[in-house]
Amino acid sequence: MRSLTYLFLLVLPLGLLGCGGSSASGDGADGGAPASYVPLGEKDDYYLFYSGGHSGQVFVAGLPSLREIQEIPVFTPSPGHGYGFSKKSKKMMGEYRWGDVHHPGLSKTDGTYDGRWLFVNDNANNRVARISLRDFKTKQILGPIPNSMGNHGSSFVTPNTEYLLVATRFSVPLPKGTHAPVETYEENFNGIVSGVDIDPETGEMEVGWQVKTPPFNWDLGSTGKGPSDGWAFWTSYNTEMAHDSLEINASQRDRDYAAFVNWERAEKVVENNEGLNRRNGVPLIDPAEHEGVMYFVPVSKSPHGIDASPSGRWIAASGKLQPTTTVFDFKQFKTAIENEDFQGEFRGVPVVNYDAVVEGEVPVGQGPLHTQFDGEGNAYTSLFIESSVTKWKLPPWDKETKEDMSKAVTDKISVHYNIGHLVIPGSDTKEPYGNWLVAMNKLQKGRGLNVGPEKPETSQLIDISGEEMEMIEEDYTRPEPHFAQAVPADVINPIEVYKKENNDHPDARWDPENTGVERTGPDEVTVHMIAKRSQYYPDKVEVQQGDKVTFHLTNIEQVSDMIHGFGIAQYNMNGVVPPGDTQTFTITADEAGVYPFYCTNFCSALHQEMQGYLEVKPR
Ligand code: K7E
Ligand code: CUA
Repeated sequence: MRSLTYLFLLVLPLGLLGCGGSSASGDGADGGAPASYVPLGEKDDYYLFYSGGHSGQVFVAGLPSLREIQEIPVFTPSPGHGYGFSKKSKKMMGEYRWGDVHHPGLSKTDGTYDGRWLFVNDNANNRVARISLRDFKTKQILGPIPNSMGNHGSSFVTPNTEYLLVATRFSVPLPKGTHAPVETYEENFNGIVSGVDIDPETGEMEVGWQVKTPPFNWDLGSTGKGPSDGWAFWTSYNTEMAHDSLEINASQRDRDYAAFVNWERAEKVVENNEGLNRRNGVPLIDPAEHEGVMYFVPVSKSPHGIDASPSGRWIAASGKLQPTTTVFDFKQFKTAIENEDFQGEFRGVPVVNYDAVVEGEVPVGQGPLHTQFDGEGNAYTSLFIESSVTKWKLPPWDKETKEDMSKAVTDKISVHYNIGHLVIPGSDTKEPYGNWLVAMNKLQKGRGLNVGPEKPETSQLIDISGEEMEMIEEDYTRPEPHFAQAVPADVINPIEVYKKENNDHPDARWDPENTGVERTGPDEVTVHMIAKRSQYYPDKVEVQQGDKVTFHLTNIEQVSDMIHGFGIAQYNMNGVVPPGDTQTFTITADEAGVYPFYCTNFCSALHQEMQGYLEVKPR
């Protein structure tokens, strides 16, 4: 500790000497601090919410510093937060111990972030989760979603948080649980697009309806806004409907399809109950029988990202195997469906005439994946193969640009790794905050200290406030960000403590007099316990071997950051209770003996003294 303090004192004045204010000054080549430098005692301008990929979590960082501030456990236990130990968090996680989080989506009101919730998907176990941004805690996990397999194309939030829209990456025989040989993929397998209904007051999610699709692998999506409000868009990378060696067999056709889904129409079909089947309890819409719910639009080969511009008029889709980003005009799309300007149909779903809806193909470079927008008429596309970001102009384009689409490209910057997603704060809203771009990179390239065969992921910060993009800095991330959302800090308004008067846990206790150990059944003991600096009440819990012991632990502190832990030696238990909260933990006291319990979260000078004993008497 001491040496760290000295180091700080030594380094601090040097760091401050070079600080040239907050303007973007690059990597400090002029001797100034990088633009991402947030001086001691000051705070970042934005929250950055990274998806944690197969860690199952969300990581919160500050922008522009890129420093990680917090982990929000969602699908995976996290003893540092006591997540996965309390009754509530265990119940939420269900039987699963991990998730695969790809696309966080912030709640919106009138097309801009309202700072209420963050939604995330679990690609692996077909779930979605809601995090409250009042306390940065997971509040609900919904799923596995019926009929859904491989929930990758989510969670995309509509402009007023009416729905989370969710599409399946994998197709299976429906209803889920049905067996059919994989060789009969084309005939017997189906994909699904789900509308997950969100309660506007509570944020509570439930599956509203589903649309059956051919067994294409749905990839990425986004929701419409403005003129395209009411719609959602997904790409698919396997319109070949291959079921093996996808690397080759799903890369045959020069064009795949994007699906344009009218969720307002789907909602109407369900409201009017237009002769719907139910599958696993959910209304299932067959788009061949319900006109206007879904259209296919040809798109460049094996596409990945599809993103709606801030105006909602331009939809940009990128084909991994074609060095272009295709821009569709939603206005022309509407005209095309009105005029039935179709180039055919597939399983009863109209395929819109490509030439009627495409505005242009922008030659962005090799391996385009995802596109973000700055709100100033510019788009930024990540290039996985080229390890670059290309900046290009959204339409309207002048005549010369239309004749030579390379004129739409205005800048390109190298990143030091293969880039996946990228994020600009507010890019999926109608008003992006376009100063920064964060590149989320894959595949280490020997930069940084070697930590063995498993290398960390990185993020790089790019200043996009000027004409030309400027690389500012990089930082490591935990495994493994796919997408992220970023929002100005003042949009989020977190609480400091759980207020005593709002605690509605039926077993909360606030006075040591009302605590105690009570036998509540032949093999059952209930403990009402209080934690405060630096004592548990009671600090001795006596039970019989084999008892099921339920602890209701209230942290009665009302002081910010006064967290108490609850670890029981050898009982695989670590509760963490923030101030004002009550949590319930259950163990089975199957081992006789004396087992100390102690506060695991450093809380006070006498934190070490905050302990007690669980006495388990032999039967
Ligand atoms: Cu491109 Cu799952 Cu959004 Cu990874 S996905 S990068
Ligand atoms: Cu309470 Cu440490």
